[in-house]
Amino acid sequence: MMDVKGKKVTVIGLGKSGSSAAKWLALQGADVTVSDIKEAGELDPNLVAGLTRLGVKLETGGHRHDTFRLSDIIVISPGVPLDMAPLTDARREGIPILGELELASRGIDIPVLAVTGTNGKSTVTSLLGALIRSAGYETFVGGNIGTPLIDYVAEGRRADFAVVEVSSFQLDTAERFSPHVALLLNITPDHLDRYPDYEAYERSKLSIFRNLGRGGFAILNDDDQRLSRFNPAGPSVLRYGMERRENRQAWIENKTLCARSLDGGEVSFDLKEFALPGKHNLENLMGVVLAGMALQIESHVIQDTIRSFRSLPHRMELAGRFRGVSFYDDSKATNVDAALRAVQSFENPIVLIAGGRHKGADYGPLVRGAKGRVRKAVLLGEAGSLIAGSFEGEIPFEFARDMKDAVARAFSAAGAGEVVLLAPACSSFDMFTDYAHRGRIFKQAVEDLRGGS
Ligand code: UMA
Repeated sequence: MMDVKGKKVTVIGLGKSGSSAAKWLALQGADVTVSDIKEAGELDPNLVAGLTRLGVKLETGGHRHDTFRLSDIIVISPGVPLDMAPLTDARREGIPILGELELASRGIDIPVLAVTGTNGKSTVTSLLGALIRSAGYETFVGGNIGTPLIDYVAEGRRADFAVVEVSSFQLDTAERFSPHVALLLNITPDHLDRYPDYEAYERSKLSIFRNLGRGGFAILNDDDQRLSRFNPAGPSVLRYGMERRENRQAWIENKTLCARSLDGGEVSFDLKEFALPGKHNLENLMGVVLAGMALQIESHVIQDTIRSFRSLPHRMELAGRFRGVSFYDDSKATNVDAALRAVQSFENPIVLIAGGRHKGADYGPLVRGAKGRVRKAVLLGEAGSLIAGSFEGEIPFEFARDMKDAVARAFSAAGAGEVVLLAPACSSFDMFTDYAHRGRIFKQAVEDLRGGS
């Protein structure tokens, strides 16, 4: 555990990650200041009150160079850009800068299973958490999915395992983070508004294996071109892909998931009752099964979890059916690849609702994948016209004012037996607080349609 008693610690960002880190640091006797660019009135009053009670000081409405420069340690929230001037200066002066994940990982003494990838992280984290719990182990599930890992450390509760969703942002400030099992699901363009180029984003994702040693497990999607060429030194490497290959530990055959156990025997799992749609979810499941097998979880427990697990909110969630049209909420499809996967999961014609805040990626792959599947697109948000530029001449589209208008337009364009799919390919921050808020407004609009309002 890092000794922070009496140290001047500045936490940047008073969101979920920063407030949990500040609370833990204050309880350890650190002299904590939280610095946030938002004005005091824009911050969550409950968070502010809780931290003030613990003696945490607040700096709001911007970041002061001196606060950073005079710190012994700086703890940074995942969403804070690493290249902002006060941070660059502090780095030059040799002040340690770390993220909340790194802080937590220095205080954790149970095996950590870490999940990263551009898409599918939350589903895999939840599914893996459910599997390990079904095997009878006390399990913390958190990280980028919602509950910061430092909350586990702060609670002083003792679990057998921690399953942690890890974003590239968190990996960027987690030098010594050292999971027992690391899963890398896929890497496709995302967050290009934060990284200088795609290679930098890729390097960030691959760094999940940085500290994995002997006795650890690296689990990789072998159908991902970059990952099939990647061979981390040290841990046991377990690979999965849709087809059987010599170097793979899991593959799909006749609606069955086949896997090689650690002793070389073959086991198979029936997929008939697996509820999550699409090829990408079969890939995700293989990663989970291999992680379960690495922990030596019994096959019947794995089979029961495959049968009982249901999808998370806002991830290909059926929001309702009205006059033969099915409405799916995939608000979590916040990048091009996720939207493409969503579109490819349906056999029936789709009316796609897309748009939001642009994240720097090219929409070309979405248009190519959507052709022949998407009858019409309804576009909204800041990126609406940019996406329209890619759809022009390929797939008909129209613009909507807001989500309610988008749902109404999509419904008018869809026929019985067709699908209205919210898969935005963009982040939500131009019009909503987050993807969950966007999903809720979509579902409400579907409800209103049914209610006739
Ligand atoms: N802020 C500053 N200065 C800046 C930028 C931001 O002070 O230069 C402040 C903001 O004003 C705000 C706070 O920082 O008050 C927000 O911090 P944050 O953006 O890091 O968000 P948190 O609420 O701490 O949530 C973070 C993750 N957010 C991001 O990575 C952007 C959450 O992941 C995560 O659930 C949470 O920690 C707990 O671990 C969300 C996410 O969108 C779901 N993740 C991205 C993704 O999945 O693609 C990476």
